[in-house]
Amino acid sequence: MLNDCHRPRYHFLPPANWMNDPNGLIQWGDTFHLFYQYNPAGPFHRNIHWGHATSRDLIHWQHQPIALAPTPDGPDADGCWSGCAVDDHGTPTLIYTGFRLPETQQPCLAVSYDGMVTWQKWPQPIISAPPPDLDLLGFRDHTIWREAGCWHMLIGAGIRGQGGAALHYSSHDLRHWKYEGPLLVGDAGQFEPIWTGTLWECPDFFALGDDHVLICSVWDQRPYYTIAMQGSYGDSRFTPHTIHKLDAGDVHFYAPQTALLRDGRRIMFGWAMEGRSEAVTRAAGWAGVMSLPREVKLASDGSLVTIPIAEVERLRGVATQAAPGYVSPGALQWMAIQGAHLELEFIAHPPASGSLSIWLRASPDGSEATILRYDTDTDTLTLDRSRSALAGEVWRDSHHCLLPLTVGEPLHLRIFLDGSLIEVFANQRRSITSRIYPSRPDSLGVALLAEGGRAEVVALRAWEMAGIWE
Ligand code: DQQ
Repeated sequence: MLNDCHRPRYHFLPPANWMNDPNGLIQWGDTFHLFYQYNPAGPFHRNIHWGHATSRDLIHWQHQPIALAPTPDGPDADGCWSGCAVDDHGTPTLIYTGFRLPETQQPCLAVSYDGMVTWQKWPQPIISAPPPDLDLLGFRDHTIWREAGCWHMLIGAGIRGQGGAALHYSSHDLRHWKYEGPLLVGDAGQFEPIWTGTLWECPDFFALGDDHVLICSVWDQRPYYTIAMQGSYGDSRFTPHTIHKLDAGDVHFYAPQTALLRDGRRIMFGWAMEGRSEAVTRAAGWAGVMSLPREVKLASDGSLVTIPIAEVERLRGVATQAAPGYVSPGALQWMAIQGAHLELEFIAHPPASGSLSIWLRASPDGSEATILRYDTDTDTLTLDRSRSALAGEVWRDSHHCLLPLTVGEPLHLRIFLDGSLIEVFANQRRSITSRIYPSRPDSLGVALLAEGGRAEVVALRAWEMAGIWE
């Protein structure tokens, strides 16, 4: 049902069927290439291929032929799992995880000599087995960088009885690899400041400011959330000083990948996993969508943050402006704003004590609504999905993140609604990505509610967003 009202119109997704992780993100000349985990045969995770799309602006995409398909009896016979792309002295080169049932995961390589239309696979895995002294739960996903004239790679892993790990390798030719040891190993028994799971998927590693950053997706029998660790890197060892969730939407922003652009920006896409039952997803005929393209930055509080790239503003269509003013406590205040594919900018001072909420995709009687609430007493921003959908086999848990405001600092939210996808960027230092599936066709409204005290609205603007497909 590709005219599904929940289908995004200005976020990247394949024409139909299943997609998950972004892969092989790279700028080649003036073209951006985005590959992605793709099942061309159905809206479920199986027999994974690498889908491929190209763009000149990271916003509008052209679908390209499938890049990698499983080779019967090959190391990737049951799936071409996640990996990255590098420029090997002018030759586009992919390194990905070949998967064979039930659990074999081996690093594989493919190159293209025709401008990334077709790919030739290296005949055997480039690493035949994980380090023999490690008892691993998994050994998959790749990030690669150059250092002192040599290639370096991290592979995501989980050491049984210990925790997630990023295993470090080096090579001169991308085909013969030397194990350097673990760059970092987590402790699955530690829950503070944040639990890091038993396996790390889709590692990414890069310099940012004076630090290095290790990004991993936390897994333990299932995906949990993505973490960002900032720290110092030297002598093949990484020592984190800070660790936090990259996005408070947990599984709805998973397995992200970054690429450094020629203009110096580091951009990121993340996989916005569905939030509805497998049965409903199968009936819909599509599953998975990419986040907006984001720029990776250091926030004012030193933490790593992602914000939409400036090019996203080119999609802004008709603008609506709500008059600034006060929101008295207790009564829902409806705005003259409607829509399912909008960008909103909301700047307001919440009450000194109590909360200020913006209701989105709200039905005229308010019975169905997604509520974004800022609680002053707890410095907490919450995306409340408990009444996002009155009906349907959908997820209704809420997302929370701490967002202390400095004295006089207003709450400043950029909110992107696109069918079932919602992305919230708060004060340039927090983000919440999630999925909502309103059941009523008239759940398009926007309203404000102050509780516990009066709030002051500095600005509320909304733009109808244009679609990205011709
Ligand atoms: N998805 C891929 C794996 C990766 C996982 C399989 C993360 O390579 O670990 O589709 O979502």
